[in-house]
Amino acid sequence: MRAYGERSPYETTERVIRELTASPGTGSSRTPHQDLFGTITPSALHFERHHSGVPGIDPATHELLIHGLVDRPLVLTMDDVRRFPSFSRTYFLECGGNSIGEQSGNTQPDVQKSHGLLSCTEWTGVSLALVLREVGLKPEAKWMIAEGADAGRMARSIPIEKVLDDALLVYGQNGEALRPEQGYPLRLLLPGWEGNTNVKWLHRLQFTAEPAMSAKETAYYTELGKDGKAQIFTFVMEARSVITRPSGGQRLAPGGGFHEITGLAWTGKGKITRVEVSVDGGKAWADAVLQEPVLSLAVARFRFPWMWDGKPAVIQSRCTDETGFLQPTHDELIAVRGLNSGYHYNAIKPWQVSADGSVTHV
Ligand SMILES: Nc1nc2c(c(=O)[nH]1)N[C@H]1C(S)=C(S)[C@@H](COP(=O)(O)O)O[C@H]1N2
Ligand SMILES: [Mo]
Repeated sequence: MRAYGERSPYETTERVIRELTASPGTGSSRTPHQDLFGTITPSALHFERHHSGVPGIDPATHELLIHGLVDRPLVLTMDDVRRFPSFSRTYFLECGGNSIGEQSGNTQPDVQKSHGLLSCTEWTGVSLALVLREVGLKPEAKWMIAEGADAGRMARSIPIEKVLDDALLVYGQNGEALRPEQGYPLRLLLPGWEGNTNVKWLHRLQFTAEPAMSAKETAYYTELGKDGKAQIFTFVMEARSVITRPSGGQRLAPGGGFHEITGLAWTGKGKITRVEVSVDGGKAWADAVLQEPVLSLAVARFRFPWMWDGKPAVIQSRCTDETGFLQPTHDELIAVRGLNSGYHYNAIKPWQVSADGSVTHV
């Protein structure tokens, strides 16, 4: 018996780690979607994106300062945060830079590398709107600057509407405390919004009339459009889906026969209502089955039975969300957005199945 469990030694799937700068622990790691089932990402395989490493924080001394345009500035300890009424919700988290290379044609060989900056978790915490009743927001407070306690003090500006809508202060991840990589002991969670705004190791919330516009606060994830105009704030993650199995790098037994096609669909605008699969390069589409319950702002698992004829085939999925938005093809996306920025790439991802059963990216 083990006091804290571990998986079977026969199970070896891992995150792929990419260090982005000379600073150790700075970069990203990606979730191995090709090897996962269901909708929840195991905490040990949640993707990571760190701009300045992972701080080691003792929750006994961690504090959250709430100040700025408020009537009663406040410092909360973790014990204080835990005294508020709590709740748990399943939400996806996706980096705005997920799939960034796909836009410019730098396509990745497998779904972990192409879509691995996405994970889905049951988060536990408290409503930020409820906590803010303790400080009393002044009417001029239109923005919240959320700052992390990592070495770079990463800070992001969040419009007050989102803060008062469904923002959470979370301390729980899949039933236990947040992992250090996910922001232990406290992070901001903004359901459906790009990962970047979900500030980890949260230690300061400042209410202001304007967003912070220093280079530090705006340097990342600014999108340059086709017209040469840059947008600093592009918050909502639009609908997308991807087949996780069979996917790039996997191999089917040659000769055809039954295979289940399965994958994930998600949208920052609510619920996924439909996923279709094509096994003939996008000519015909048929509905996949969505696993119930389909939760708002969480990943949906889809499944599609496929009798493969053993010949080369291009398989792909496309989703529709409750706003009626249909996931675009690569060409449709480029026509609208151009090639200046690869953030928020959400086009359809085809996989090539060859006669020998090998699966590669197209
Ligand atoms: N304090 C702090 N918060 C942060 C970051 C960071 O580097 N520092 N990275 C952001 C980015 S870009 C993303 S995509 C998500 C990643 O969250 P995860 O590492 O839990 O997957 O955290 C965000 N919050
Ligand atoms: Mo990110």
